[in-house]
Amino acid sequence: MHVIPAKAGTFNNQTIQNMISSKIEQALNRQIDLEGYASIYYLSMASWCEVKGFKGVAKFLFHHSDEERMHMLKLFHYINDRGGHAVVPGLQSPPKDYVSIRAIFETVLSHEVKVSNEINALVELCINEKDYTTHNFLQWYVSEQIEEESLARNILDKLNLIGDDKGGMYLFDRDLEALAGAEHK
Ligand code: OFO
Repeated sequence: MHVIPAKAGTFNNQTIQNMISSKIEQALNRQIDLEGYASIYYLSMASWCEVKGFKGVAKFLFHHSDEERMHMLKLFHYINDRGGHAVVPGLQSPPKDYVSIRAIFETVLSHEVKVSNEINALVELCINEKDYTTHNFLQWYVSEQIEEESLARNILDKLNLIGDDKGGMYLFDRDLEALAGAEHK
């Protein structure tokens, strides 16, 4: 079959078909906002933990913040590669102070559940819009969210077992430091 190349500055039908719709573009830009907010939220939590002497938990959360930034960047590149325009979100400042390590991980879990719900809604939108390319792209986020929710739940289970035991918290801090190191080798 003879394929007619697109002239400079013009689009052929194939190019137009591969472009993202403005509905999907807007929805993905909203996801950029959520991932970006998660990144600065976890960064703020990490800073609080470091100041309070929980160096291991801080290391874990600094890494987690980096991961969320990477999730955001993946969306930037995807939107732009599909002919859309990824927009830098204007993010609200996250809280500066936290009640406890336990409260931090409760917030992490509820934020991850929210992100999972948003990803699922995006997947549904892609099916309705017949955008199977974005549907395929989002599968990475679906798997990632399963892991992140399960990690946050495991951490909260540990904290429930430890309760108010100071020695237990010392060991917990060391465990999270090791976990951060193992995940980012
Ligand atoms: Fe954990 O939120 Fe990103 O995907």
